[in-house]
Amino acid sequence: MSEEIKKNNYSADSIQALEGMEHVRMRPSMYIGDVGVRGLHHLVYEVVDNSIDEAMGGHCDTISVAINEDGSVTVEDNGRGIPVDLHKKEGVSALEVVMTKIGAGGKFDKDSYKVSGGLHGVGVSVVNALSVHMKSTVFREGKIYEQEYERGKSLYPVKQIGETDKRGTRQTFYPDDTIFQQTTEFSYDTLSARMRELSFLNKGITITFTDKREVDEKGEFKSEVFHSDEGLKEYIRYLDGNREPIISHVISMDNDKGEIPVEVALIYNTSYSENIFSYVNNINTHEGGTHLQGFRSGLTRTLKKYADASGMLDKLKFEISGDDFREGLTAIISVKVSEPQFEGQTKTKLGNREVVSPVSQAVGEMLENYLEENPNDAKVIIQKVILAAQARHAAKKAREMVQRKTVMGGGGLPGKLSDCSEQDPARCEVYLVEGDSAGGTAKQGRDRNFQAILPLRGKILNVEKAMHHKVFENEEIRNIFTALGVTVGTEEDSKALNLSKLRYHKVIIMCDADVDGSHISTLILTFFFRFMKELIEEGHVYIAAPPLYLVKKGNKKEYAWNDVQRDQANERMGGSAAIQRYKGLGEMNAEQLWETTMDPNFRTLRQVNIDSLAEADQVFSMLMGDEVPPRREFIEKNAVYANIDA
Ligand code: 0RA
Repeated sequence: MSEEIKKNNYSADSIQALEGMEHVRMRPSMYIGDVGVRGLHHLVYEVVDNSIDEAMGGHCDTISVAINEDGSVTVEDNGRGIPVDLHKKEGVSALEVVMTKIGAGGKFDKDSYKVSGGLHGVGVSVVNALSVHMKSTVFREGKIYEQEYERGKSLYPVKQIGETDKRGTRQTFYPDDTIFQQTTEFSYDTLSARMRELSFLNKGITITFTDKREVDEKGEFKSEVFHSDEGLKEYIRYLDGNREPIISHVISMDNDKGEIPVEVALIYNTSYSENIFSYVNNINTHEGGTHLQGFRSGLTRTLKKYADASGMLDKLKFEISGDDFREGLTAIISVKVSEPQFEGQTKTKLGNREVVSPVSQAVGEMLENYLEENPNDAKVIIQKVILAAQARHAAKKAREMVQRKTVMGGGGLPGKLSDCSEQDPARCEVYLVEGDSAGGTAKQGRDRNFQAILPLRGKILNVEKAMHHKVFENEEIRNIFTALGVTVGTEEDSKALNLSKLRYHKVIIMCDADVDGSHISTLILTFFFRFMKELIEEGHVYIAAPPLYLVKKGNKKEYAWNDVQRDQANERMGGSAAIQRYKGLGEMNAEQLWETTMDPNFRTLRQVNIDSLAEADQVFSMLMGDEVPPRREFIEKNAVYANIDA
């Protein structure tokens, strides 16, 4: 090749490179997903991932990440340092190629596998393109080299600026606020959580994280050091810290040397829920995929085989399903795939078919060994699986009982329901009324055209403390299901609610305006929240507000919902009115109940919305659950609910 042609090639390539960088700035979302808070933080992850790669190749053990005083970020590792020698094809330093050419990152080193995640592996040049300023410093072979960039363009050729006995790479960048218009401010908590996760996923590496934007009382920066010697095993202990294990060890395996490196750790706890987290190249695959599929099949196959051989299933009269093997399971799966295909809505579902079998095999082998070596734990796990299967079976039967009644037409409606004559659900409402006597009054007072009444006897079941089949066996709860006409659960998704046959678009809870009444409202709401969340989300649930007082003088009467209204009404009547305090719905006659609480032109209904319910999840599980101390604390702070004795 003549000198002339080489030159041309170089300039042609460099034009291409420039175009690549321009494209990143024109279409940043194509490279980093979005230009909001998430995209901004992905810049850091991409730079850190390059250092993680260097560590996974066995070339470094320490990475430090800092948010600087001026809001920029610095990532430094003690690896080999990005090469700075002339890149023959490009005619410039290899460092400059890595920093300014899209898709060049790491490609020239075939020995180290380039599999870590970042922005789906787009390379540090993307970070450079989206930064107003960036500086690379390389400590390599006794010398310090430096190069700076503006919006991805180098400001000068790589230069030597000194000597050193250090090794490594340091990258500092300032995100471009014309790209990240929403914010360029990094969140300590977001970055800290990711660094912790990375340290669990890549055992042996030390990651220090420092925020230099402010100092504490002692004049020190906020800083954390993350290091895990045991990796996923330790991650499991961290995740399950508040749950009670039922086996003696975390079960784990690490197949680093395989064609597809697989790491798995799992434990069983006393809870009824399944918590599985899966990763591909350090990216959390929220939507699962082939590695998760492999994990599930390996788990099910191996446990089933063991259980069959043990004879423990001999007396079981029904099939065990896949779900049953995962009740009370917390697990993490981490695989490394050199050319991952990401699918799904958020591109977090692994599509590579070749991953299924190695994961399934690795999980199978791991479990087989553990079960053999820990026969007591094996027994405990199989017993848990059998219990899960029995509970699922009982819940299914109870559900079918409810469904049969619901589906079998009008004849299945509960006897206690006084239905309305209107057929269009959008115009119908049902009052769930506390007690038979108030139910009777409501039945007399209602507009029977569009209002139905379902009296509930006393306190309904506390669903927070009951197993699923008990819930479906409860008569009051069955009545609610059948009256509303909704069905719950299918074979595939036992929690799915079918609202298409909902018979009333307003479901109104009507209880006494006292402590018992509010307790009963809370029990009904808890039931809706846990078993018919969609009903609340779709805005169908309301709470009626009966008045507290009747203020009466001669032929004048007014209702009052609080003390201020009562006193004002009294004044309007000259100050000597007779005041009746309603102790319950039962003290009102039918006409009064209609006027105050049921007449759409006059009543006030409070719609229950999902906003308050996000917090309610916490509150319900605490108020109605098993843990006594947090409940006591809550009750002491909220004296109004002092009578709640769930
Ligand atoms: C390829 C080859 C060599 C070093 C690296 C990549 C490297 C890249 C990054 C990115 C961040 N930190 C890094 N550290 C190293 C050098 C190979 C050699 O020295 O023989």
